[in-house]
Amino acid sequence: MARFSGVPFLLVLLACVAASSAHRAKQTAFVAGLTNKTVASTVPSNGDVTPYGCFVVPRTVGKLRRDNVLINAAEPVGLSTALVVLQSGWVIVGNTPTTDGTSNTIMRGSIFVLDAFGTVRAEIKNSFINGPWGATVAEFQSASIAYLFVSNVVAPANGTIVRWTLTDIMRADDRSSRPPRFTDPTIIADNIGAVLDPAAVVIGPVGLGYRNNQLFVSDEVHNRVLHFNNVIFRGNPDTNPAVVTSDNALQQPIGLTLTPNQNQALIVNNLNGNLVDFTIPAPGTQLATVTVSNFGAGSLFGLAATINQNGQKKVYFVNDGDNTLNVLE
Ligand SMILES: *[C@@H]1O[C@H](CO)[C@@H](O)[C@H](O)[C@H]1NC(C)=O
Ligand SMILES: CC(=O)N[C@H]1CO[C@H](CO)[C@@H](O)[C@@H]1O
Repeated sequence: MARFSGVPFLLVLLACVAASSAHRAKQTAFVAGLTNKTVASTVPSNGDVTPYGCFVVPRTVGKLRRDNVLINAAEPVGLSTALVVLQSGWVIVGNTPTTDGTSNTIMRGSIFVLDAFGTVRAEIKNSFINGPWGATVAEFQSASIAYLFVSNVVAPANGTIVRWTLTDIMRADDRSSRPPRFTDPTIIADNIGAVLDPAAVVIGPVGLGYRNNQLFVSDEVHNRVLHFNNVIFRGNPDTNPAVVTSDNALQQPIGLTLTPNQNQALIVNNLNGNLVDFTIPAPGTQLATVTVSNFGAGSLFGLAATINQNGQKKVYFVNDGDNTLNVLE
C-alpha cells in the first residue's frame, strides 16, 4: 500500500501544473477591449510641448489628486521619462539636459525633488547620476522608507540601474518637511547598453517596472525586456538577467509599466506607434499589440496603467506626435 501512496499525490501535482499552465495560456490581455481617447493637450502656458514621463498619483496630498496623471516635459527640466510620485506626495523627476535638444550636447544632469505643491525642494547631483532616463519605486506599508530605481544612459554609465534608499520620508504637503534623503546608491545592473542617437537622443534602458523584489526593464539596444531578481537586497550588478520577451512586436521598447494586478507589463515602441502587452515574469508571452499613435516612430515615451477608484482600467500615455496625453479605456 505504502508504495502506491505517492501516485495520487503525483496525479494531483500534475493536475495542478496542468491547471496553472492552462490558466497562464488563457490570460486575457489587460488592454483587450480598451479604446484610445485624447485626455488633454500637454502644451503648457510656457510653450514647451514635449511630454515624456507619465505617472498616476497614488494618493491625494497637497495639490496632487489621487488618480490624476502627472507628466513631465523637457522644460523646465531636461529630457527624461524618469518621474515618480511617492505616496507621501514627493515628486521625483529625472533631468538630462541638452543645450540644443540633441545628443551632441547631452549632460549628466540631476534628479529634482518637488513637494506636493510643485516647488523644487532639492536637486541631487553626484557620480551615481549619469543621464537619469527612467525610474520606478518600491514603497511599503511604512511610507518612511522607499527604494527608488533609476536608469542612467550618459557616459560613463553604459545603461546602468542605480538603487537609492530614500529615508526620512516626511509628508510633502507640509512646507516645513525636509525632502527625502537619497542614501546608499548601489549599481544593481550595468552594461545594459546605451548609445547616443541623432533621432532619439539616446537608445538605452528607459522603462522600469517593480513588483515583489523584481525589476522589469526595457532594453532598447537589444530589443527586449529584462527581468532582474533580488533588486531590493543585492549589493552588486546582476550580470545575468532573464529575458522576458524580445523581438516579434517589440520595436525598440521605450516606456514600460506593470498592469495593476502585476501579472502583465505594457511597453510602447520607439520605432512605431504600437503598445505591446505581455505576461511577466520571464519567460513571458506577448498577448496583444495595439496601435496607439498614428504618428509612428518617436511619438511614444512614458505610460502608466491603473485601475481607478471606480474600478475602471486606464492606460495613460503621452504622444509627442500631437503633444497630448491619451488614455486607453
Ligand atoms: C556597453 O553595453 C553594450 C551592450 O550590452 C556592450 O556590448 C558594450 O561592450 C558595453 N560597452 C562598454 C564600454 O562596456
Ligand atoms: C492611434 C489610434 O488608433 N487612434 C485612433 C483612436 O480612436 C479614434 C476613434 O475613436 C481613431 O480615429 C484613431 O485612429
